This record gives sequence, C-alpha cells and structure tokens, in this order.
Amino acid sequence: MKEKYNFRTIEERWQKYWTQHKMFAPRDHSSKPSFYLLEMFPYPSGTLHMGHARNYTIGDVRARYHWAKGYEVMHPMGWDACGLPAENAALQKNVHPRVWTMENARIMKQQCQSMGFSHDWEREIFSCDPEYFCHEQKMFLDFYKQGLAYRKESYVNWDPVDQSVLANEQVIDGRGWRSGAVVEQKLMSQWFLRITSFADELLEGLQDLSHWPEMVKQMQTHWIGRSQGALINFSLAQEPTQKIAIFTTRPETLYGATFCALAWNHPLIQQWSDENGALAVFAQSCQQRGSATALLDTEEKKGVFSGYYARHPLLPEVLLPIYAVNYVVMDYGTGAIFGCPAHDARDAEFARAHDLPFLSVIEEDKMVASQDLSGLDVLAARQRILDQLEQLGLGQRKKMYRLRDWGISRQRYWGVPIPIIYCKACGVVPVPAEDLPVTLPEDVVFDGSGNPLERHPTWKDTSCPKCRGAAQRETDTFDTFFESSWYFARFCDAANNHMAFDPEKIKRWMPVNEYIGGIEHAVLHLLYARFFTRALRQCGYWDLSEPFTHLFTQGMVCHKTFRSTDGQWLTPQDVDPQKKCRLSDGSPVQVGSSEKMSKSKCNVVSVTDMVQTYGADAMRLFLISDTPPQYDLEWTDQGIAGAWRYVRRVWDLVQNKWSLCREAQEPKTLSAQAMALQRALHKAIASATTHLENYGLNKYIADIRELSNKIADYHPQEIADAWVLQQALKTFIVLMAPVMPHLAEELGELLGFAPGIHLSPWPSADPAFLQETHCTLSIQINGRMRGTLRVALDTPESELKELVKQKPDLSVYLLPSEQQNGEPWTRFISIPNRSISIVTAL
Ligand code: ANZ
Ligand code: ZN
Repeated sequence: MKEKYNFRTIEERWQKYWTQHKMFAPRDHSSKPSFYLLEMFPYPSGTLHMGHARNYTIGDVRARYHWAKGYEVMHPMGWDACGLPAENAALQKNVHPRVWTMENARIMKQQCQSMGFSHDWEREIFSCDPEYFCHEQKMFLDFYKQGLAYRKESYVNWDPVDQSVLANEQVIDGRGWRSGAVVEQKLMSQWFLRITSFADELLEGLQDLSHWPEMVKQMQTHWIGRSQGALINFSLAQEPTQKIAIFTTRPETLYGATFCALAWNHPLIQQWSDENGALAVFAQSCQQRGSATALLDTEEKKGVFSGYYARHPLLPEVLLPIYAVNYVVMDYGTGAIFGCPAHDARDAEFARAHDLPFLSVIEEDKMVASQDLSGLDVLAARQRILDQLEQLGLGQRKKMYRLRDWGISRQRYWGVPIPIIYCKACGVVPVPAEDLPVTLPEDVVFDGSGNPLERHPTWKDTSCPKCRGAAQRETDTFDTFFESSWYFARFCDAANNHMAFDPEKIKRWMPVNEYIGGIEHAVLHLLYARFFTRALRQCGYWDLSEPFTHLFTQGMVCHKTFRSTDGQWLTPQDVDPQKKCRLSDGSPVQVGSSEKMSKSKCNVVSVTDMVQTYGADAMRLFLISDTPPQYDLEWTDQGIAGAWRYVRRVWDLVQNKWSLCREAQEPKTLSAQAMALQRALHKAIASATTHLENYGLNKYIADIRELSNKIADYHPQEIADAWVLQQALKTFIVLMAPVMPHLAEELGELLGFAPGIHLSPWPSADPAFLQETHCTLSIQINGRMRGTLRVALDTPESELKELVKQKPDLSVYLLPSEQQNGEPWTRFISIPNRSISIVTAL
C-alpha cells in the first residue's frame, strides 16, 4: 500500500499536469457537442472569498461532469477589473489602480488553481485591458448610431461621499450602496442606454426562461414594473389652457378625487416656486433628501399647497387643490397624480395630515357616487370611464414602466472612457472607430476629490474629428456593469484582436448553457446582460436574444459570529467556544447567530488557510456535501474535518480493495454477494447521475458515500467476486472525480486510467440491475416470527410451500400429522412478495 495520503504533493502534481497539458481548453472544432458553463466573473478585490470557492466548486463539479458525458466544455474565468475599490486603494495605499488590480487577480488566480478548478485560463480576460474594452467602446458607438445611447440633462442620484452619480439600483433605502451616504439629487448631463425600448421584450422574454429561478424572474418583473393605466388631462382653474397630465392605474376612482399632487421637481412647481416661497423651500428640502423610490414608501408623506387648483375633468364645477408632495416622483408616469384618499393608502395618509376630504366611490366591489359608473363592478367601470375619456379627448390608455433608462456615466478614473468628443462648433462627436480604444492616462493624481480624469492637465484636450478644431474628451467612464454585460461573449473568442467576437465562435458556444452566481445579481447585472444581448442583436452583432439558458443562484457561506460584551465583533481565533470566553483576557463572549462571512463581522474563514490545512478535495467535498447548493451553507470546523477524513478513507479503501482484485477476469456467473454489489453499483450510477443533472449536489455526495460503504463491506471470496469489485472501484473513481479530482487522478493512475480522468466516459446504469429480482418474505407460524425466505419475485405459492417445507430451521415447528391430513400445517397464507403466515394444529 502507498503511504498516507499526502494531499499537498498530490494536488500540486495534478494541478501542474492539468495546466501544462491545457487539459481544460475546449476545441472550437470537434464533433463533440459544446457546453458553456460560466460562473459570474469576480471583482479582483484581494483574495478569494469562501463564497467564491463555493460558487466555483459547484460550477466545477458541473463542468467536469459534462466533460465526462462527452461534451466539449468551455469553463472560462476572468476579471471584472474596473471599479471603485481600485481607486480607493490608490488613494489609501498610493498604488496605481492597475497595479493593485493585476496583483489581486494574480493572487486570486493562484487560489482558484489551488482549488483544482477546471478553468480554461487560456481565455482569461481583464475588463480593464484596452484589448477588451476597445470592443465595448465600439459597441457604445453602434448603440449611439442606433439611438440606443443618448445624452440628456437629468436629475441624478448623487453620492456626496463618493462624489459620484449612482444608478437607481445602487441606491438602497435612499443611501449609496457603497458609501452608505444619504443620496442627493443633482442635475447633470449624462449618458443613457435606452433599456426602456426593450421593456416589453425583457418582460415577456422571462416567460421563455424556464430554467431560471422563479425568484429571479419575479424580481425582474417587478423591476420592469409594467402597469396598465391611463393618462388623464386636468386643466388649471386659474389658467384653463394650462393642462396637467396625470398618470393613474385606477381611472375608475376619478369621482373620488379630492386633490392633485405633483412632484417637487415638476416643471409647474418649479415655475410657481418663483412667486411662492413656501413652495421653493419645500422643493429645496426634497432635493436634499433625495427621492429614491424605495425611500418614499416608508417616509412620512409631506407636501405644501401650491395656491393653484385643477378642474375635475368630468365635473367642471369641482376644483381640486394642487399640492407639491414628496411621495410623487418626477421620473415615473408624468410626475403628477390625482389623490383619492378613500382608495389609496398614501393619499389617505397625506389627506389626514392636511385635512382633505375622503370620498368613497367603491363599496363591496361596486361603484357608488360615480355618476353613470354607479352600480358597475370595478373592472367594467374602468373600461367605461376609459372609453368616455378617450371619446372626449380628455385622456388615453397608457402602459407605464417602472424601468428607467440606464444611466452609464460615472465620474471615475478606473473605468472605460466613454468615446465621445465635445466640440464648440460641431457639438457631440463620437470618436471615430479607427481611433479606438480611448485609453486612460497613467499619470493621475488620486486625492479623493472629484474625477481624476477631469482634473488631469492635458488628457481631455484633443481635436475634433470633424472640423479638426480644439475639442475636449468626455471625462466620464462607463458604469462597470457595462463591462459585465457582454464579457460572456468575449470568452467565446477571447484572443480576437480585430473584432469583439467571431460570429462562428458565437454559434459554437452561445448562449451560455449554465450560468452560476449569487442572487444579489438578480436585477442589475442579469437585466443589463439581457438588454445588451438584444441591443447587440439590433446592431447586427448576432441574432441572440437571451444570453443565459440556465441560471443557478447559489446560497451564501455563513459562519458563526462572536461578540464581546460591549458589542465588538471577535474573531473565532480569539474565542473559546466551550467556555464562552476570550482567549486573550478571559472576558465573557456572546455567541451570536451564523451570518454571511464578512470581514466586518470577523467571521471569515480564509480559503488559502483551509486549502493548506485540509487540501482542495476536502474543501470541495465539504462545500457541496450537506447543504443543497441553492441554500446558505454553514461553515463548521467539524464539517471540513469530516470531509478531510473521508478523503483519506477513500485513499486507503481504494488501495486496499484494489490489491484484492487487480488481476480479476470477467467470470461466467456471479455469486449472490457479487450480484448485490453489482446492483448497488448501478443504483449509485443512476442516482448520482440524476442528482448531478438536477443540481442535487449534496445528494450526489450521499450517493458516493453510500457506494464507498458498500465497497468497504464487500469481501470477495472467489475470483468471480473480485471481478465485480474491480468494476466497482473503477466506476467509483469516475463518479467521484467531479468533486475530488486530484484524488481521483491519483487513484486512477493506480487503476490504469489515463491522466485527465474527467475525460473518462461517465458510466451509465444498466436498467437490468436496477430492478429488484428477489424479495425477502417473513414467515410467521401461529402468530410468531420464525424466519425469512429469500425468493425470486412472484414465486408461486406451490413453490413457496415446497421451499418452506425444505427449510431446516423451520422443521421443528412444522411436523406433518394425521390431524392435518399428512400436511405440516392446517393453513398456508401468502401475501405475494411480502409474507407467509402458517397455522398448525399444534
Ligand atoms: C389614482 C389612484 C387611485 C391611484 C387609487 C391608486 C389608487 P403603479 O401600480 O406603480 O403603476 N402614481 C402615479 N404616478 C406616480 C408618481 N410619479 N409617483 C408616485 N405615485 C404615482 O402605481 C400607479 C399609481 O401610483 C397611480 O394610480 C397613481 O395613483 C400613483 F385608489 O391614481 B393612482
Ligand atoms: Zn468640430
């Protein structure tokens, strides 16, 4: 037998072998079907997080399984390399963002390799590399030509701490997602992508994504937020030619309207603010508060009377006071509503505070006090009033979306420059395609204020491509979600230096068969990528609509937390969990709940430490063992130690058993115990395959463990028995290879496999072995259990009687007698395939 399992040398040996032989580089041309498996590419923030390790382990098991099934698997990895932390590092550590980013990526790549992931590093991409981003600058120009990219003045979410514009999605509860600062509204010229022109398609396309989690589809549906409603025109009492368009989804409640409300930045409010100080003060306060939609639902409903009245469109004698309020937003609908306190909670809250009347127009689902609508049910009333308004030219049916166009301008250095030039004479001029890429200057000063590109002394000075006069470059860079919106396509043709990707390669690989990542990307990244795929289609890049066929969202990795009595988070190294005290000073410790691993809670377990202590195979095994991959996983010391013991057990087991069967030849017939192992083997193949197919990775591990137990309990007596053991061991190696690839390669070598065990064909279960052929009948005699009988299924009763008679251990109970007509019983009752019950005359 070989020495004790030394994972350090063995894992390193195989990792080297895989890299040297480019074992995971798929061929573009081969008769094998293609399989594109992708994990969301990481931001190179420093080191691999345990969450990454879990994500890539799940993907790796799937990738290796598909290799074994005969696919040509593309499983690439790269770096979402632009972004704010690099600039913050530049600020804090005085290191250039590029240096910091590349160094982090280098470390993280090493960590990935130390985990034995089957990534194809030949396709590695860095989104900060001009070779990469020149293509997306070209895409931007194409979008611009198609009207899918445009510039407009608009209020933007301004993060006063990061000094940057944020997308709506980056505003969480009114605060910047990164800095946590309360977001303000600022009027700026920004570049937008017209995602709203695909709103219907993005919504309806969700229906075809049958392999996406329902949860993600629901979140996107809500984000797109399509409502069927109406625009209704009100006219101003003081100035009847001045119309105010409002948007409503409940036009049938029009007779219940008791006021109108406008957003603080509605043009009319701005106009009236000049003469109305209270209005101006109110608008000012709203501007400072920010108006992220999420905030509005929870915030107190505030507003001031404008001094103006609107005339009810169908009841000209009714005048409705107009308020500027904080709960109507300018960028939804028309920024104006009619208030119906009796049927809308927000209006009710506002009306109570401002003593406005409540007019109920719906009682028990029927319209009341609503002129000719009275008596109708709600839906009929809605159609009737919409018809009336349309006939009178007072309104029209209108679909509305919560989805906004995507603001992509960021006042940041470490991103991709927006390829636009501003010329005094010619205006906005796109950079000619042949001048791409527009690259970043290297010599920049990071001192924390504003945009370093803007403040660079010369970079923005250029000449106008049209008139050759002096002109200035756009100094904003793309939102980093721009880079991640198409990287999956670049992987198909990562080295192409004259186009983003060759359509032939796209045909071979796209769409991504399986995409794996965190649920936190349910809306932003996944919606942008779906939009980009359509925008690129419109620009003639391809004819795809959806980028990802199957989406899998894995759970988080959690770990217990500890706090000192004064609430400080403590690292597990500083805690004695039994005595619940601090090792450093013996002070008491509160054992907290298990939470997502994060530096701030001191509950991070280092990937590198764990690989060094337990090895990659044990890590991989533990990360998918007990918890279904879609749920949160609790990291425990016992769990990883158990996985490590199992790896060593398999090492010993396979070698021990192999020594008993290596020479075995296929026999003509099998003994009963050999048949049983054969059946267990085929059952394990069938079960593991099903579980791998259905993402039941934890159950797949249970199948592996069960099979290894069966093998351990198996002791061959004769040559025929040994042959089955030999088959079982060989199959076992292939079955476990996706999760413990190093161990499988090493044992595979012993068992005569060629290196590259992931290429050994996945076994298929023989249905003949899956069916039970025999059963065990229990035998009762006069109500007492006296034994069992193993027989072929559906053995006829006449045969059973003979078998029972011949069973030596029963003969003492079954004596033929005169009384029983010479038989050993008076009654013999059998329930097929289950039991036999015998009655004797005693
Ligand atoms: C009258 C009414 C009566 C309304 C009623 C609701 C209930 P969704 O479903 O999200 O589309 N609204 C319209 N524009 C708004 C804006 N810019 N800011 C805040 N609220 C706005 O919501 C549409 C409803 O939200 C509209 O229907 C309008 O109030 C309000 F019993 O009109 B409703
Ligand atoms: Zn010009």
